[in-house]
Amino acid sequence: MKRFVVMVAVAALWTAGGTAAAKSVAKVPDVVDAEAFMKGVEAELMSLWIYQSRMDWVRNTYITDDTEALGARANEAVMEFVGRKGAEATRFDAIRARMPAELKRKFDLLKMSLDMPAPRDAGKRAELAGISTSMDSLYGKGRYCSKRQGGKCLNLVEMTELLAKNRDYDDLLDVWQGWHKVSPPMRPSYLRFVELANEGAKDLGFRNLTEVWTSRYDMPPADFQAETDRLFEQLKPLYQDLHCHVRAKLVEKYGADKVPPAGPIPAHLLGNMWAQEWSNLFDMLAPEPGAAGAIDLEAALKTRKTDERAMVRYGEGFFTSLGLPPLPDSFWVRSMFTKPADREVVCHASAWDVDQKDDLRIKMCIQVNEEDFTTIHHELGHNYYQRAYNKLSTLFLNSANDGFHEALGDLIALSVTPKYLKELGLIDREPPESLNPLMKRALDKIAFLPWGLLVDRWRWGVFDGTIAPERYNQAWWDLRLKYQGVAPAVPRSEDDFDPGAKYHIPSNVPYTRYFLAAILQFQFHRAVCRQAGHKGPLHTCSIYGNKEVGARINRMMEMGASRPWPEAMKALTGEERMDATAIIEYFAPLHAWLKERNKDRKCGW
Ligand code: X8Z
Ligand code: ZN
Repeated sequence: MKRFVVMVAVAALWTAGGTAAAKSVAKVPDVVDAEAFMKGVEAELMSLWIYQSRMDWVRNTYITDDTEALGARANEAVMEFVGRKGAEATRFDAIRARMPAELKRKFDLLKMSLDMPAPRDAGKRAELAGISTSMDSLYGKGRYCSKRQGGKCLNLVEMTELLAKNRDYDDLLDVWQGWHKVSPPMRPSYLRFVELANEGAKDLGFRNLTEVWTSRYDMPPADFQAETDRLFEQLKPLYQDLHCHVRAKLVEKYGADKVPPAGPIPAHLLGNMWAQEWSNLFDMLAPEPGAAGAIDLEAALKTRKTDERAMVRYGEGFFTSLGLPPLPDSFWVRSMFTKPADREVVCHASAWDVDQKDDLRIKMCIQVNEEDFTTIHHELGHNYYQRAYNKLSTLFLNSANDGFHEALGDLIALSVTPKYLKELGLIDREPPESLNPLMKRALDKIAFLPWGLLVDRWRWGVFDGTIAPERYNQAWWDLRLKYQGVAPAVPRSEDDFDPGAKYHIPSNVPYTRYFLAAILQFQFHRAVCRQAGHKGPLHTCSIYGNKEVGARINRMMEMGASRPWPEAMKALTGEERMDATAIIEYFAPLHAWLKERNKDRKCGW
């Protein structure tokens, strides 16, 4: 995840900038003036980002009232700068047509760069920065003290583990309800946040924050929204068949009084707090149960006494096998791999490039298990992407679109096949070919799709006003029912604020990027596997050790955000559209199996 922040020593620079601006107002600006303006903006933005990243790193890895205040100040400074420069930039609107494409792109990217634009009013800006930082920290500090668990106060990492491993209906419900008590206090803050951020969006010339977020895809916002619908429609049959089979197994396990055989699945039973990835239920869903074809990576890691750091080394090893350079020494010194015992931190995994050059880091509370083994690859994908584009000018220091950033590490993780694990020595022998690995992947990747879409369906509605504050929670559950076929097992009301129980809401990280990534990673995988001359089903392909493919991936990453995303996609895949056929092809053998299993069942909810 990319994080942006601010700077205190900007006063002197402002004066200088103001003078230059005043001078050029006198004459009609020309393209050279626009170039000079943009050069100044990029230089200052860079130093503000670095300042913001440092502050934010400290706050994320040591939450206190002080670091919260400092983090908010830093965010405020970046928001101030972008707001001011965004407004000043409008004086070049008249000469836009004459600008070279690259410069035009920078003007657009500047305006869209903030996930949270702030009002020009200083008081409101400070308020927004304070609210958003405090919501994020509130989430980070969240605990639930459970009577059922002997009065133990659990943090999210512990609750995540319980949801993954425990199969007792009431234990699961207890923890699910407990965690959802963390978010109601955020509700008033979130309401105010929406008002203020929308005002900031308007000050930059957008209708609302939804328009800012959906303008970033090199196409009109409405087209982009339609594009996400189109992709999801292609994938719905596969999701519904997976849902149908999983529900049938859950009915067998918990009984029809707990799991309605023709209705939505209770939200706390899918092995994950948000029912976003279901692979923790793999044991009850393996197409070929028993040892054949099932790999217990967690057990393998634990038997080999692999610690958190060693897991990250495995991740790095994949990237270096592709011919990419090892991570810098500072990465190993400055990253946070485990949850510190003595202080509050934001455990949600993220990747950082603090100086926008080589100061790469990840921040995770790693657990030795398969899920985190995969997440490490995800995070390192961000770091390798960041490093690949770090020579570009400031506003191009990003991926082609945000889905690309999220897809890169996942693309690598798709190559973590049984064959690869055998090569690493993590398993002794490759299990016989079966549908098991494919089922496990589907439980993560296919289950994720509706969730990946709905989080921002909710926010788009909240920001554009089609979801009114009195319906925030109801609208959330309407979407979860419609897209995921999931429902709460206990009544919810507007006293709850269930969206806030997911990290990306209080921390305001856009979510559609993960939906796109879920599709893009398979498109990339299919392309590179074809280039590698892979024969056989797509899910058996691993690009481990393939330097040619590595170079090709790197070439795409080096383009950063300098070109419209279809060009970056073309560089890697030869294709120019997002396309769900790759993910469909990947899971085709499993889909056929699911259809067979479901043929006498009534699917849907
Ligand atoms: O937030 C993340 C990453 C950091 S960018 C760990 N992910 C989403 C989530 O956890 O909800 C990765 C998959 C989806
Ligand atoms: Zn990510």
